[in-house]
Amino acid sequence: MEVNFDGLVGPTHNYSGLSYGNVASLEHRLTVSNPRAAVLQGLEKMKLLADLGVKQGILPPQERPDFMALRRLGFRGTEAQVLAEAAREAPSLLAACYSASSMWAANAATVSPAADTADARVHFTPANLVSHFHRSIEPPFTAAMLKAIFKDESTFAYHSPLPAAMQFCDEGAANHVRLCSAHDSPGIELFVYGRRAFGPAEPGPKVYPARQSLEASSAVARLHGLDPQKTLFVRQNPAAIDAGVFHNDVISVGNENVLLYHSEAYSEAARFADKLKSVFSEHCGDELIAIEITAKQVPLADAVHSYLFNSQLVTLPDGSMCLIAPMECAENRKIGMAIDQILAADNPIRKVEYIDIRQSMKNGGGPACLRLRIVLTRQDIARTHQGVFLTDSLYDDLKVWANRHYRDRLHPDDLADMSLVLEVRSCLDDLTQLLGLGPVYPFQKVGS
Ligand code: SUG
Repeated sequence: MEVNFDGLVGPTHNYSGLSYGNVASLEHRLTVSNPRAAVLQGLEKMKLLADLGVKQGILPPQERPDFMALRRLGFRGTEAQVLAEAAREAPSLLAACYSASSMWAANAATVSPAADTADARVHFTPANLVSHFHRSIEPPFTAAMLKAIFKDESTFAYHSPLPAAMQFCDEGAANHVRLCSAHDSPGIELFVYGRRAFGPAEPGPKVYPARQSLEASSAVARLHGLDPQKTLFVRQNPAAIDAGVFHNDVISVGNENVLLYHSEAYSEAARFADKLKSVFSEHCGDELIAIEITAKQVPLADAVHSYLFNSQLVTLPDGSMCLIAPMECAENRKIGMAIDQILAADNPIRKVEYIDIRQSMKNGGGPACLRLRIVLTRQDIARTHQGVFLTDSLYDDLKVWANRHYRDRLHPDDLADMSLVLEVRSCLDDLTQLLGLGPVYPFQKVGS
């Protein structure tokens, strides 16, 4: 089955406008965030999925600020001195080291299930996220956290993040789609890249950078031991990147035998769709249901603003599919009409649930960004750390925990405040107890 592991929103969630090319992040730069509302919104989403019968897991937030990163950048002295000097001399660097961006778990790693890999293990490659400094500091903790949760080496295989160079820029599962006849059968793995780093230059986006490279996607496919016959690579349409499509999951979503995508998502989209359908029918023994939404139905700007394609598409216990869409989709007439058409057409999508995750949306993170999907067998699940699976009582405990520890307002100027550092540590200390994870955070290890 597919398990959605959501990144729990961290207590330092703020709007510092760190992501060039992500229009929502730029638009909300230097506004006041509400970390408490953000974490509660994320928890409601997880609870909804669990109540729908979809297994739900949690990935804890990273410790921020990242003092190690600040020290590597030359800030010295006690923690209070490091903080004061960074706030005075380089507030943008301080904001980057304070970002709660690990909440967007779709960028944490690329995961291939055992059914697709040569050695029949579940393979993980944490993303290097080198396109943005604030995200490039995530991989070491992500790798350690995944290893703490998925411990059994005969079941789970780990690779190091790819070399930290722009030629291997990797943004994880946000640019990876797995299609199959059913989650437990072997699938087609589709890697969507923004640019080719080596080889002949192709005309790229003119305004915003392309993040994922073909060389990164190819390396991940090799590392995971995927069958080249069942692995496809397709390039994003540069015009879509310029419209704010910084990851593929902003413009397409797949689940089992369904791919919902925008007609302008890919370069040479029509040819690619034909190829995908024929590879799918050859290897999955089923017909791919490719649902194309045209630019006439939904212009790119509306797709980016509403995050329709960043909905989660999940299989319910009765075999039908449900779209978990952001509230912003219900507020846009064109999107509403497109959703009605999807629901009325002959495909497995029967239901839509609208959710309020506005705090994350304002940083460019929709429902699908917040989760890392991992296809696991019952035996794989039994070998996973059980404390991270959402139960009714864990949900209740996390709500109490969030209300106790999270601020309800945070402005980038507040990041200079040493008391926030201490609040974060007490918050994360309690979280590791709730999830039964042991001392995973740097501050717990040095015993401070
Ligand atoms: O990398 N935003 C994230 C949003 C990631 C969305 N993920 C997926 N599409 N899967 C990013 O651009 C904003 C942080 C700030 O501006 O403070 C940020 O990092």
